[in-house]
Amino acid sequence: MPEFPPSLLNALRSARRVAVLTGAGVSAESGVPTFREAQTGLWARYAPEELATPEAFRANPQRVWDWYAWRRGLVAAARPNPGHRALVGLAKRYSGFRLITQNVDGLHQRAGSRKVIELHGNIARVKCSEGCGPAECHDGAGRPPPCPRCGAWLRPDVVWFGESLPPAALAAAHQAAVECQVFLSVGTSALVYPAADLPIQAKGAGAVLVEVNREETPLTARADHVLRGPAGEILPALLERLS
Ligand code: BV8
Ligand code: ZN
Repeated sequence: MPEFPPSLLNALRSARRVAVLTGAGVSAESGVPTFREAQTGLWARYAPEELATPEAFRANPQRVWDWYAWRRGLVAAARPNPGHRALVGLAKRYSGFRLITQNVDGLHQRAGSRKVIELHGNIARVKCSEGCGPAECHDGAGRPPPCPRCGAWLRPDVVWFGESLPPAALAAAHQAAVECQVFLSVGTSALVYPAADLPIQAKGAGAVLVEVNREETPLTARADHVLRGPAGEILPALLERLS
């Protein structure tokens, strides 16, 4: 059982509002490759920015569609892990708990988290690439299906590089960051903006900043507490310690 600094436990015990930002690292122990690892195997020769962009989709819709179909398969086969479940438990302790995720895998919701702020969309949803709205889609790999309304290609309902985040989600995440007393950044490389700004905004507004990660990130130096190790072990142990 990892030991936690008394000052961190006191901050978490006296807090009323706690915000958590998660990245792909929280789903790693569910067997979903992290974003940087999602270029393993067949996709190893592509950089994320070469697949997760509107230009990549326009240039080669089938390649991008197939990549998401492959990832959708991995996510469907995955199960929430103890890290996801510990966040459900943590939410029960605070009236003002906010869970913000960069992940598109929906595993927080499958673990039982409610009101998840999805900054980058959700891989299970598709929408019209010409913006005429959401659509249903059960197709696997192969050519993107046509939009039932306008015939344009359907695309994953995720935020690609160069695309703006859903304004309502970003506003809710910003408000959670500046109002919380403790902000936990869990399993994210803290490289992608504007999500990576949130922990900085929280700290700037006076929150205690905690990083849970296997490795160092650009945020580590700014964190008040660094809990080094897998989220699937650290988060349950932290919840246990608080109970
Ligand atoms: C925007 C959805 C502008 C899709 C994602 C140059 C060119 C173009 C853009 C930019 C540029 N420079 C900067 C930008 C902005 C860009 C950006 O930040 N780029 C980065 C690369 C520098 N941002 C954008 O483009 C954003 N939009 O800025 O729009 C704009 C503004 C106004 C108006 C119009 C437009 C959009 C960003 C969203 C992109 N979409 N995902 C999909 O998933 O397919 S981002 C993608 O990477 C993920 O969703 C995730 O959010 C992000 C980061 O990944 P992480 O989650 O952190 O995962 P990663 O693999 O990186 O790290 C895993 C971490 O977990 C590691 O630290 C590891 O140590 C740790 N870990 C592993 N296992 C564990 C663990 N920790 C704990 N326990 C474990 N077991
Ligand atoms: Zn359409």
